[in-house]
Amino acid sequence: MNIGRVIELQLQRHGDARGSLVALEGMSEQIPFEVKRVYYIYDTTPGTIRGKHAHKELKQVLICISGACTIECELPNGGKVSHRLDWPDKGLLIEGLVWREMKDFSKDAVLLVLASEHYDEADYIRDYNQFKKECVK
Ligand code: T46
Repeated sequence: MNIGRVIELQLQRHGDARGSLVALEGMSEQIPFEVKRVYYIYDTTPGTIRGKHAHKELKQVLICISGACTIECELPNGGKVSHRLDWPDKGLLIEGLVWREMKDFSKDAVLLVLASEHYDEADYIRDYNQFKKECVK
């Protein structure tokens, strides 16, 4: 059975009278990999669903640093989890073989993603049936 996991992270917030700050470092308790790539998704078309794929090896932490969006995940064992990312100190770690869909973006949503590898289309599984086959290998 393949490994894939999803963990919600409560990121450490440094707050004082001036406001809040979240600092993220690779290979830390919160980000358990070296960060090789950062990308962000914004200005999403209302009603759109993004993702609809899995990764073979990639590890990522997703943070909605503005607004909100929902991340729906299917694990290799068929279990499904849904997480609403609606605050900049809430993160979602997604590792390995996990089918993910991102939806219900608010108008002001900015979804920041820290990734363990450079962009590699060969790491994507974009066909759902292929994902289900990989899950039982
Ligand atoms: C993921 C979810 C959460 C690049 O050229 N470099 C990059 O680093 C990325 C991430 C994408 N692209 C190109 C590839 C496509 O032509 O940007 C275009 C949109 O990518 P995609 O359709 O894969 O975007 P999403 O929002 O469906 O998925 C993205 C990530 O690709 C994926 O790894 O887990 O966000």
